[in-house]
Amino acid sequence: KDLYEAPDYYLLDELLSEEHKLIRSTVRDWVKKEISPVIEDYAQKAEFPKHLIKGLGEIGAFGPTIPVEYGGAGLDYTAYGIIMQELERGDSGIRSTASVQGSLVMYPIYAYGSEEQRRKYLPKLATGEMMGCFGLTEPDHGSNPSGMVTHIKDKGDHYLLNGAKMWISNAPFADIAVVWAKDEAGKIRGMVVERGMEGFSTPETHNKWSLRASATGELVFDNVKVPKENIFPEISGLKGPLGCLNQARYGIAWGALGAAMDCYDTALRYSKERIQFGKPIGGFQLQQKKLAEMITEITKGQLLVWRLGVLKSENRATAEQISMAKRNSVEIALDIARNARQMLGGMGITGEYSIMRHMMNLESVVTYEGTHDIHLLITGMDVTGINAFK
Ligand code: TGC
Ligand code: FAD
Repeated sequence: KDLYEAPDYYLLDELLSEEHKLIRSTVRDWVKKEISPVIEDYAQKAEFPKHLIKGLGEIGAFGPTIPVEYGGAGLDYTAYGIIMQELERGDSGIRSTASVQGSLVMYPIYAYGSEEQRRKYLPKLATGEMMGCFGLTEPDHGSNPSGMVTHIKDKGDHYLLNGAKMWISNAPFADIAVVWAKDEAGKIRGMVVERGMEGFSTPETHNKWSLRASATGELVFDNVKVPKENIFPEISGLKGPLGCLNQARYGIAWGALGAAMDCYDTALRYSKERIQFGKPIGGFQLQQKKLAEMITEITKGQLLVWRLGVLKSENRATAEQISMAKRNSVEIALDIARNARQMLGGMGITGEYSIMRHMMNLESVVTYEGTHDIHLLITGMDVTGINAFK
């Protein structure tokens, strides 16, 4: 039986265009052929499957909404969401690599960069010939990036960059890093730092129990000379990096549903095959309750992200709506993963099935791109008009 059957309880396919469905089946087939057979092994080895980069570029997973003239596919946001959903059915770490490349590296270069920066970097990033990472979080400033201490000093024809970033996806192998640092006036500026610049290093972070098939590292800047042409001319302030996060959080809202769907599919199939007390465990009310709640939450989540996609394509989605969807999708995906794992009994803890890997991955997804608490407080602020952060 097809491992990648899609739950579509409310006939939501009718809300998608033919192009959306074609993109979905292309990415789904690719995930099934290229990710599923190898991902467990890479996760167990705690290694990023670098050989997948070329294929990710070929299926258009890097910057699908970026205009064609810069190497993107010029697709709408529903298409982007669908791609993230299908990748994350495979593994959150692979979706992470695509999120970072498209939303956190290509998007700022496209939205805030000079024409020269766009032409220099975007086409190569779209194919995966060049890979990027995004440095916002610091050891002492995670949820509160405005407190960052990484800084630049004006030295005439270049800036001198000092400081460190932590928990950076793709850092160990990235060719370039989009880095956020304060200038002498305390304004946050964005810039492209290239591997090979003297004083720039990217030590890898080891011993993760989550996102094991994704490479995470630090960015260390020790008097790095950043040419002035590498600074984004069009943006300053925290709204620069937060604008990129809107893009990535949107993709995660779809992506986490993909992980949830894979856990649900697996548990449903298992429940029909596993016999205890003389009948399939799916025949017991307790297991049916779990499955019924999973499909209900997936369906509600699908409706939410579909509507958000329409609003985003029309440039009407607010950052607060994106926060709600990211938080909801990850929360239900984690619940579904935990329940699905229990439904598989002992088999659920093995690498024979994808559920435990999804469950561990989702512990990062619920933390990065704004923690569960931060997104709740964003909604709280929006509905009360009172800022709980200050
Ligand atoms: P605040 O004073 O509220 O705002 C400062 C300026 O930013 C503007 N702004 C936004 N702009 C665009 N999009 C948003 N979502 C925005 N939210 C706020 C705001 O209008 C203001 O503009 P201006 O013109 O007045 O200067 O800022 P605050 O310091 O109080 O912080 C607010 C808070 C807590 C919501 C924000 O700091 C936050 O979102 N924190 C969470 C940090 C976070 O998400 N980090 C993620 C790091 S990257 C990552 O995790 C990648 S994982 C990738 C992967 O592997 O998939
Ligand atoms: P903290 O901010 O120290 O939070 C600790 C706890 O306190 C959390 O539960 C939080 O919700 C809570 N808390 C904080 N403030 C408040 C408050 N005001 N009210 C109530 N509770 C609060 N960052 C990047 O820049 N680029 C990347 O590519 C990237 N990739 C990542 C990959 C992985 C695998 C991981 C785990 C993280 C990654 N991050 C990345 C960092 C991520 O964005 C941060 O971990 C996240 O923003 C939280 O910051 P923190 O870990 O410092 O936790």
